[in-house]
Amino acid sequence: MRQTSWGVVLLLAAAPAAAGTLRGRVELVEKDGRKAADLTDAVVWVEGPKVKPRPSTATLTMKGKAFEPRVAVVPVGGTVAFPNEDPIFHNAFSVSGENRFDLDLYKKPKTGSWTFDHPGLVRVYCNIHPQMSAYVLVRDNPFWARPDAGGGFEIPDVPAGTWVLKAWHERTGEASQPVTVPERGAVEAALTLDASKWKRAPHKNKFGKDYEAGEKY
Ligand SMILES: [Cu+2]
Repeated sequence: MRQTSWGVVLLLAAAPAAAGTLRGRVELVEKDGRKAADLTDAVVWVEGPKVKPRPSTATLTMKGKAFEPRVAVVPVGGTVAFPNEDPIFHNAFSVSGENRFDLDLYKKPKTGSWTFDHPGLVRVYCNIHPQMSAYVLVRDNPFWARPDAGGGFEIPDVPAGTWVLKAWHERTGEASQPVTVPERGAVEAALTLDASKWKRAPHKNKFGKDYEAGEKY
């Protein structure tokens, strides 16, 4: 009897799930109405499907007083490494809600890392250099994509159903729209990100204070 039940469970697990491909294009409108030529720092993802993401990690290298790359996506439970390749101190930190962290000061050749346990956008800064910023998007399912330069993206194997498709770029915030994924085949979607009102805004250091003028390091 016990064996029969397990057999049924295995059969269900092996059955092909109804899932489709979500593909499309994201565009970004600049201040002058021009379309951005490079969308590779945008992220597109699907909210709603309850599917555990595959484990993965990312690396944001601190080099030349900048994070490289500046945008990473990891699943919930994913770890991001922050190697410092500069001979000067950096202090990567974030005060983004439950994903807040503080790696404190270290310089080349040290590496700090942080494991992100909550979905959401994490704004990463350096407590020494206000010009350093990066973003980690933490997702609770595997259905996300980084667009190519032209904005094209494809997300395969999305469970059939009506979900919310979102796009984000650091200069725009989020764009979102409902999308219905078919049981097989593909659905097309187009999203527009509006950067026309974007202004570079100063941020606070890890103590919630303004950065002091003049770098000490
Ligand atoms: Cu720094």
